Amino acid sequence: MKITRLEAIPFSIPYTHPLKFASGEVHAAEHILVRVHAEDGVVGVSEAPPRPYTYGETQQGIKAVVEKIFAPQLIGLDVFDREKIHARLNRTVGNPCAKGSVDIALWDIIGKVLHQPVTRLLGGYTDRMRVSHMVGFDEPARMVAVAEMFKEKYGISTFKVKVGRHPYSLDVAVCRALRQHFGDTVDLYIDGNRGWSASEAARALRAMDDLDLLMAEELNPADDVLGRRWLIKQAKIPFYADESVSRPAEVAREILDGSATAISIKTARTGFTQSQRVHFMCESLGIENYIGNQIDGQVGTMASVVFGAAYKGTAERAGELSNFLDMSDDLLTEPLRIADGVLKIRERPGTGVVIDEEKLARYRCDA
Ligand code: MUC
Ligand code: MG
Repeated sequence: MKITRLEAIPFSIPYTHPLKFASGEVHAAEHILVRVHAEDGVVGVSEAPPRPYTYGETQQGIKAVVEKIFAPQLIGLDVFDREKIHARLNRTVGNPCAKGSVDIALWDIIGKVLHQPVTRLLGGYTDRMRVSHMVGFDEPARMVAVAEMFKEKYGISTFKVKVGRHPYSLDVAVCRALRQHFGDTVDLYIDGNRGWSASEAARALRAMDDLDLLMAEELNPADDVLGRRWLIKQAKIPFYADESVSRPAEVAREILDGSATAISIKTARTGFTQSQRVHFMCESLGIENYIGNQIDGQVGTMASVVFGAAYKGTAERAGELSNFLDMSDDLLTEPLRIADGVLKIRERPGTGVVIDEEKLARYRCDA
């Protein structure tokens, strides 16, 4: 089945609760809806969230790369020519989210053509994941109130706490307030988005030694090569690489260099094909991983759970699948529902997303 057209549609949906973290903040989901068209009218759908402060990609840049560089290289190839497709995508350096979104849309087509949910094609381990919610910067009491609301309303009991502020004592106070409020009824972990230096991070970890944190993510930049190794040697909990591992080779480098002891997998940046490679590498090496969130909307979140549910390793840990709840609206005909702290895949061919065309017309910003 040949690829006939690639579409990249920019849209913007405001957040009701903007997410703030050490490397940036998000007030509107200014994302790209990618549609890959194939013969017989089959269409694959995905979402690309540009993160200029993380990978340098922008909404207009992703649109241009998909339509002007990838489309001429892919049109005419068969959707099952997967290695050929990736060889062509990889002629372009960088642009992880543009590549990831095209890959996911192609898997959506493959699932539709084979009449199978993509989770089953990838690995088929389960049909659901436990959900972890990311709590953005605010005053300690407000961050506790947000977590309490997500626990009460959606049954979520795993929280990623954004840290990396100056002074670091504010972040320590937040984590302490969360632990005091919830006791041992929740799991907590932290993500610094490179906001601290190695020594600030070391002091903060020492100050939180009694808080039973599950893990720490990207507390300082991976580019502080020796500082990062020094920090990791003294950390008593797994140290996750996130934005520093946007492709499998970076995962290998960080693990071998002692710059990370665990890996966040984000389908937004490694699609399904490269995420598989990352997951298998981690599994073979005995390295923990979990499904992270690139502040995805519902289309992207569905992709995350479709991949995460496919494998034992990713399905065993809570995945970050809930921050679309901070958006004022979304693009699906049937909104995702989190209940009892769990999000399920949809038992239908492909990734299971159906776009509400009226909503897309309302939020698209290229008209
Ligand atoms: C995260 O885990 O870092 C913030 C920036 C980004 O690219 O993803 C988010 C969440
Ligand atoms: Mg992160």
